[in-house]
Amino acid sequence: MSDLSLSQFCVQLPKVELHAHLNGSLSPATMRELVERKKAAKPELANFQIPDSLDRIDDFFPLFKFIYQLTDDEESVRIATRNIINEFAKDNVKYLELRTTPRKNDETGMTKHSYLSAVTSVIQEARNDIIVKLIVSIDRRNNLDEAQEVVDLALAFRSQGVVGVDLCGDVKVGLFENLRPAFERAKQHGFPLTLHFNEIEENVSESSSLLSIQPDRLGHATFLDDYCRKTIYGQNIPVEICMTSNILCKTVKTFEEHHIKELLVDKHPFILCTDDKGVFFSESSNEYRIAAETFNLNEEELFTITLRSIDAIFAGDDIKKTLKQDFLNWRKKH
Ligand code: 6MZ
Repeated sequence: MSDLSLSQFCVQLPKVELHAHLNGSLSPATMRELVERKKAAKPELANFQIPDSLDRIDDFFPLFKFIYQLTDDEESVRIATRNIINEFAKDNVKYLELRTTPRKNDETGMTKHSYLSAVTSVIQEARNDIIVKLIVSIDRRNNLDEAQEVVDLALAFRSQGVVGVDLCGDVKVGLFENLRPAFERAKQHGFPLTLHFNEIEENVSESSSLLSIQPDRLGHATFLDDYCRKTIYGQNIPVEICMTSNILCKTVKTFEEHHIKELLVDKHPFILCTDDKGVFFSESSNEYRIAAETFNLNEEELFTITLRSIDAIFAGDDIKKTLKQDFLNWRKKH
């Protein structure tokens, strides 16, 4: 198809990113920019560095205690969101579903509403190189009232680009069953659902509960027993695959053993995603490169993966149609 190196091809390939946590996507440059804004009030922030390796997934979630100090007011949230969108656009991501957990900060006066208002104001800024939508996340540690509040916010900001609801957060905390009524209400209102699913083996015990709500997509789906695989394949639920994230969080041992290999063999739909590109130092193009190098995928196969990802987006059919046409036009030229 082209004379480009694999890395160059993966950058040029038009891509869809469907699993990117806003606060996990802050690049080192954005972190430095926000530290500059905050360091007079909080000098200790200047010393923090994202580690380049983690011993286990339990070391991952505490990192957000630092990152959240950088995005604790509306202007910082706007800067972070704008920079993240610019970085994805530069990497030729043409459609981005960012996701974030509404958060308040009493010291700065930021409320969950003003937080989401800041994020959605930026995603709505008109640009012609990338379409951006938002998924609001319910954290596993939320209680039911907090989860219902997220659904209220999703409804309030629906006309400003909110397209779905997510279950995320520390994989060892909380139970989906306690939050189920909030997800059911979101579904009744027509919001598609994506759930972080079986990221660690201990989560398998709640898989029937998660699958019974009939999610529209699943994040990770690392550990699948026969029941899970049969259900996910039977309902054709696309899986958001985050290879670098899984390796760095040590939930998967090697790229070669990554569970994407079964999906490739079984031709089950998946989307290559970054998860937390700021924490894991990996852009969307890099995830395509890793998949290609690990599983010997050629340019045509990479193009098919990105084209098929469009079917899994939460935005409407008009956007799907336009994206497909744009991607096919790109292929004709390359
Ligand atoms: C589960 C994750 C995650 O929402 O503040 N998050 N949840 N599994 C993962 N895999 C590694 N990576 C990120 O972004 C940060 C939040 O996203 C969730 C965590 O709850 C984290 O606090 P927002 O924008």
